[in-house]
Parts: sequence; C-alpha cells; structure tokens
Amino acid sequence: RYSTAVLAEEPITPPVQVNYTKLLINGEFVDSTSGKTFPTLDPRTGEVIAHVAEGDAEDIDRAVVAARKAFDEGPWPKMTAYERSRILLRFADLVEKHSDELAALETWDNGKPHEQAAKAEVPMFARLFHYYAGWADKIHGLTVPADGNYHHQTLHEPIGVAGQIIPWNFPLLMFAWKVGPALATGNTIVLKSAEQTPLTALYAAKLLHEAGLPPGVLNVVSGYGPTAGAALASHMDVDKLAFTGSTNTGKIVLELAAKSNLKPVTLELGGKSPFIVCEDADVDKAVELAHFALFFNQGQCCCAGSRTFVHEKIYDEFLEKAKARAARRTVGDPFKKGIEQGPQIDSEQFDKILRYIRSGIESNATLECGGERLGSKGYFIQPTVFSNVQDDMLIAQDEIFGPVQSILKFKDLKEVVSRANQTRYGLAAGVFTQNIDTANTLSRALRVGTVWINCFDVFDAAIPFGGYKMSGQGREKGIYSLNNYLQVKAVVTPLKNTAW
Ligand code: TXE
Repeated sequence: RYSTAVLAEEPITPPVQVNYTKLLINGEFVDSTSGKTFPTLDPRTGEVIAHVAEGDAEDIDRAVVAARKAFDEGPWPKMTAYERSRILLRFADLVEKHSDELAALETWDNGKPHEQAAKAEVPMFARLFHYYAGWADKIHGLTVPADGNYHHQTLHEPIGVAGQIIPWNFPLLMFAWKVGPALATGNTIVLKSAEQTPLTALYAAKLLHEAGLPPGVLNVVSGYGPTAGAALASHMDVDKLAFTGSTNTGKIVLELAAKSNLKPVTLELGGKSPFIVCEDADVDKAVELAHFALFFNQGQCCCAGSRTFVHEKIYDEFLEKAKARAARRTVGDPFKKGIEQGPQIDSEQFDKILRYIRSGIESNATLECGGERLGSKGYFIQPTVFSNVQDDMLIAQDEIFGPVQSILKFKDLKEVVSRANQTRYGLAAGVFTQNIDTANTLSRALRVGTVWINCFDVFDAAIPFGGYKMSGQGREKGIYSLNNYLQVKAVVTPLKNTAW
C-alpha cells in the first residue's frame, strides 16, 4: 500500500569533497584550543562524513577578540559602504560559481533533496547576498527639524560584534538571513553553526574571504549549544545576539543575554502553523498545497503548515486525496533525481517524531497512512497522515518537525480563527480560498507573522519573516532586518549665526 521509492542499497557518492573542517577565526582555519573534534553524520546512513573542530568557550572568546579588533580597528566599519557592498556582490557571484559544491555539501550534511538544495536554496542564498549588498550604501540617518536653534541629526551606526546561532534545517539560508544584514550594516560577527550541519557555513565563509572580506569580520565556530552557543550568548563583549532554533533554547539564550551584558536579542523560534482550507476551495489544488506546506524539507520547517484545518463540507474528499498524495510521496536517497523526501536530520529528531506518532495513535487520532520508519538504516520516516485530530492532542499542540500531517475539521470561519489562534506559537498561516473577503478577514484575524493566501513557503529576500507570541522576537529579511544590527545616535549641534 506504500509506493515510496525503494531506498538505494548503497548510498550515492556525493559529488563533492569536504575541504574545510577547522574553526575559522581571524581569517584563518585553526584547530580548537582543546584539540577536540566532533563527527558530523550523513543522515542517510548515520555514518561519519567528517570530523570537525569542536569549538567551546575558549574558542568563542578567541573569535570574539578577533571580531572586536576587526570592529574597533577596522577596516570593516571604516571602509566605504560601497566597498563593503562590492565584497558582498563578489561573494554572491562566487556562490553562483561554486553552487554545485555548496548544494552537494548541503544535501550530504542535512539530507535534503539535492534538487531542492541546487534549484532553490543555493540560488536563494546568492540572491540574499545580492539583496543585502544593495542595502550597504543606502543606510543613513535623518536630519530632523526639531525645536530650538540646533542642527539635529541621527546617525545609523553598526552595533558592533554580533553573535549569531543558527539551526540545521536550512544551514545556508539561516547563514544568509543573519550574516547578510550584519555585514551590510558594518558589523563584525561570530557565528556558531548547528552541530548537525557545520560544513556549508565553513565553505561559505571561506568564499567570503576569497571575495575580499578582511580577517576577523566573520568568524565561524562549529560546536555544541550548551558549550559554544551558551558562551556566545553570555559573552560580555558581544553586542547583539541573533538566534534561530527551538523555543526552549530561545528562552535560555535570552536569559543568558540578559544576565550578562543585556545585549539585544532577536529570536526566530518554533511554530504550529495552521493551514486553513475553506469550503470554496478547489480540493485538488488545496490538497497539493497543504501537502507541500507540511512535508517540504522533511517537515523540518519552523513555519510548516502542521495543522491542516479543512471545512466539513469538503473534509472527506480532502482526506482521501491527502492520504493518497502522502502515500505517493517519493522517499529515498536525496541525491537521487525525483526524490521528494530524504532522511530526518539525526537520531534525536527521528526518535522525537516517532514518539509523536505514537502519541497521536494513543490519543485516538486516526492514522491514515505511514507511521513508521522506512528502511533499516539512516533516519527515513514514512510520510504520515492523521485525521480526526482534536485541538487538545499533543500532535496538534507541539512542534513535531517531521513528515506528519494532522488534519482537523471545522464548521465556520469564526470558529477556525479562534482555534487556529489557540496556540502558544504565531509564526505563519496558510489560507486557501477563492473568496477575497474571506482572505482579507482571515489574514487580519490570524495572530501570526506571515499569512500565505493560496500559496505557502514563498520567501523573498525583501519580505520580513518572524513570529508573534512564542515564535520569536523581531523580524529577519527585508528592510526590517537592518535595524537589528543598527544603533541610532542623535547628534545635536547649536546653530550660530556668524559673519553677517
Ligand atoms: O534545537 P536547538 P534542536 C525546533 C524543532 C526541533 C527542536 C529541537 O521543533 O525538533 O527545535 O531541535 C544551539 N545555548 N527547531 O535541538 O537546541 C544549537 O547548537 C546556546 C525549530 O536542534 O534550539 C543550534 O545551533 N545555543 C527551528 C541551535 O541552538 C544553544 C530550527 C538550535 O538548536 C543551546 C531547529 C544553548 N544552551 C529546531 N542549546 C526553527 N525555528 O527553524 C542549543 N543551542
């Protein structure tokens, strides 16, 4: 009954070499102070891809010293904005030149389909840097006609040393969302990549240096959260922190930032996004979009449409078709052409997802298809659909972060808005309708940072992304992200008449 592609006996050999495994501090690849390394694993098999230098508190400190020096002594913040822009543009061009290596490394380390990495994520990565390069020389303050005989002006200055902690689900894109605006505004950076996916950040940082980035401006420390990550969040000489990850860890880093030097923090955290299919929907199209909204990237998206609300009039038809679509999803080696779903990132996430599937079954949701691991090695999970899901079930409340679609029935719009909003999260929502009034009403009533009407996961460098409620604080991308990395200084000068 299950038509997923057969998992290849032998994994396809990735068409790329791992060349960079050390920490990148002050423009040089160096070992960690402790000499320790950690393995980064191939999610297709659980086998070691490479051993990577393991940074901890001492290495974070070395990296912060380098970033501080590069900020205080320059040349980065003192270069003209145009020169900074040119470096970012050259980098984006190098990304395009090396797109094959970047896409292959991203797939190998993360398990995402190679076609997705190559056709969507690497081009988007380059696009984000083109976008931020365009901002570098367009950031300026105001001259303000305030009261009194004074010249009032504001200067928009970089904050200083930015600490950035990123997750493993979109390693390259999360790098771009954070590094792009910080560099465009003239900051220096210490970035900690996720321990599951350290490889592409090192490769990209190497290319940035090739493009002319001065030493110390971007330092990349691979390592674990409670050691390297916590040291960065609590460092007294880090001026700003940006974090993407789980809501629980978001609380930890916010507290560390507050208890150390009160550095401002932006957070992009978990979600439980509703995808609302109204009664006037074209069911086939709605099924396809709801499927994409949940299953894209193995379900490992903070904004995944993980509560599929379907109007009762079309519920039965929708359910049959959604189940058939999930059963047709091709799962297998992400390097194979035509594969829609690769493995989950690691054994921890794999076990967590299977636990939530068991919880769904135990709480009497109906398991329509899937529900088990696929194959005997690596972290593959069958595309899974639950129907008859109730709001208070754990699978309707918690972020599963896997290929598990939960379908819920609703009767009217007022009811579905109230249920959609009954969550601690508020990252995104999807609305599927042909009625413009319904679309307008729902997009205003839903308490989320992004509403996609008749589309989903449409991301653009210029459009802000971020969460309401416990999905985060602040916005990334677009014009809004620049303020995360800027201080505003007021300068007041008396105006005196001279000479005449
Ligand atoms: O997240 P963590 P994990 C959600 C998703 C997933 C769950 C757990 O539900 O199942 O989180 O994933 C660093 N101080 N998201 O454990 O722990 C860590 O090293 C400082 C949603 O991977 O939040 C990594 O670099 N840093 C999310 C980053 O935080 C710490 C994407 C994220 O890891 C730290 C990923 C500490 N004490 C998971 N502990 C999204 N919003 O897209 C960990 N880290």
